[in-house]
Amino acid sequence: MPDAEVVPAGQGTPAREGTPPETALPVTEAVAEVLTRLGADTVFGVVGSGNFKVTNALIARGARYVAARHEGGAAVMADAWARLTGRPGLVSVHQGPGLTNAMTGITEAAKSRTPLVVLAADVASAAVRSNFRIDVPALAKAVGATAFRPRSAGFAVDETLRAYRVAATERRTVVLALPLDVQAGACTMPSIGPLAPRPAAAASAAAVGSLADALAGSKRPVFIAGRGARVAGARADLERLADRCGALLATSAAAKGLFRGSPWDLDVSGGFASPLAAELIREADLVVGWGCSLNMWTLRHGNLIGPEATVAQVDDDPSALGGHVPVALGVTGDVALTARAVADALGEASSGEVPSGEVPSGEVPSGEVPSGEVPGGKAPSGKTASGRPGYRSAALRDRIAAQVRWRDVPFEDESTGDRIDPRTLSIGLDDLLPAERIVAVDSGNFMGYPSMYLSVPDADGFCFTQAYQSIGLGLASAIGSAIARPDRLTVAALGDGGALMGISELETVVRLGLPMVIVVYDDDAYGAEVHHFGPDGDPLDTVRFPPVKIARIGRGFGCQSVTVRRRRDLRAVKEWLDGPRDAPLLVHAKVTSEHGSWWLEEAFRGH
Ligand SMILES: Cc1ncc(C[n+]2csc(CCOP(=O)(O)OP(=O)(O)O)c2C)c(N)n1
Ligand SMILES: [Mg+2]
Repeated sequence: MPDAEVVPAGQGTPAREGTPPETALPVTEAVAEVLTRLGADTVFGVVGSGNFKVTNALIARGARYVAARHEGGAAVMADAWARLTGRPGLVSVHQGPGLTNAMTGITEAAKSRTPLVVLAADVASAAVRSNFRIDVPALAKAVGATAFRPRSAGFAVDETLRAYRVAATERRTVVLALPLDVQAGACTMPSIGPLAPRPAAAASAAAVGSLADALAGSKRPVFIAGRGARVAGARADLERLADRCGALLATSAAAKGLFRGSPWDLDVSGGFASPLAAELIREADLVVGWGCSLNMWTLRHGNLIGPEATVAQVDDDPSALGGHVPVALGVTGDVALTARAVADALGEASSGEVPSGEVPSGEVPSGEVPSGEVPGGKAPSGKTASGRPGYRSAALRDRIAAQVRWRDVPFEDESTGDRIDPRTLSIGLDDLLPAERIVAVDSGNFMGYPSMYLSVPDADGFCFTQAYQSIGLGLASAIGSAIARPDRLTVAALGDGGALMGISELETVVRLGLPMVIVVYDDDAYGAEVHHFGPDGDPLDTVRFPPVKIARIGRGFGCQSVTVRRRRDLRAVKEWLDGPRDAPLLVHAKVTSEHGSWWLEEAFRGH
């Protein structure tokens, strides 16, 4: 996050046409100067004539340029990079088709509130007959992005500043259109100070008190933290509050890993929730969403909310409150600040305090925990209620430790010898891959297997570009992740359909020398559609394919590769991990596909 205000020089006014010529810069240089001074140091893109100059100007100022092979890949790489660095991503594209090719990635970013700046060349305003002409602002708006377009050279600096500021401080995806005639002009450069963060908004005292009251009165509170909690860095504050009121901790898929290591971590709520996690969330009497939209995925269409449960939601965006499920208590405020204030309202540690990980001794079965020492289960805000066991007990902690992970849930291995059960595959990979990893997942029937069976070390260990539910983004999101976090091993988990859709970026992985593991869960089909429509007896010819030699394709691109049909074939993964890792490893897994996955049925209910 940037940490101070952007202050154009002089009287605080941005550069204008007609300012002293001695400081004039070509617009392409000025735009690059503004962006790099604001901290942009990595740019993803595909270069054409329209963005050639500005991209080179960025490189000349020290930015790393990552050439993608498709603009959709470039946008997704920048999106993933932004998610893992916490800084605005930057993409550079040619006018017209360069931008339209990037639109799916831009849509994903916009729906995920990723701070992203798309530098898009555009035709001159007067070029009304240009074949490249499209309505850029309308296009951006249609997918939830915001467009900026300097109308003359004198506005180039202002528009760049505005675009970057909106992306960074409002977590928005912006398209900065650079008309060719404007690019050809010159402007002056003001001095630019660092960017001021948007002040975090604290919840009102009344709202804090209401939430504290609700938590004090709850016997089985569950927190579900989402992307907003993740970007606010709210883990410590949420855990402290949860310790005070005895809450269990879960996340949306977008924040998977946030509470990793806590004995009260239920992992992901929603379609990916393990049976124990789902049971405990369903039995909650109070569910609090923290920076979490509480959408149909996270709550299984509301089925994870028990009939008697109260729902509360905390978000810094008031329009998010109650957007997906009715909430009894909506609190507008920064997640971390609000959690801190509520914890304070619940009182400081007292003799009754139960610190994190510690619980009262004695066997207290789930669902029958005592309500704590507050008479009637209610404590007015400001009164001490710290150390209430709430939902926590020694017995429950042991159950969570033994059963909450999917890999500890017994299943019948359906591997055939010719094809491997995707659960067996995923558990085998989980055993082999280093803990310090990032798992980037594409969309499809297969997607739950890596999401549920591959553990991640923290929230930065999971890159989930699924807000738009597009297939084909997984490989590019893995590339952006690997560039953002070279200290970790990135694992791309793809279906055969998504892998082949995004395959052009395999060249990017190889060219950049990224030591990545790419796992393709291959069922020779668009399995999601097969399993959705198959039971109705519909013809499935449109969604089934003959076998594709994906391992061989990988080798053609320069990957090391292995085809996995049995668990023992995973030895090749161990060998690669123990070796120099000088080429990416493509694991082509021929997986069983007898039936659809349980989360998929859930997903199709939303169609
Ligand atoms: C861009 C795009 N096109 C089509 C779809 C519809 N769709 C959803 S899942 C899926 C199948 C994906 O196949 P694959 O990657 O092999 O995964 P599988 O479902 O077989 O596990 C398709 C076509 C989509 N979500 N996104
Ligand atoms: Mg498939």
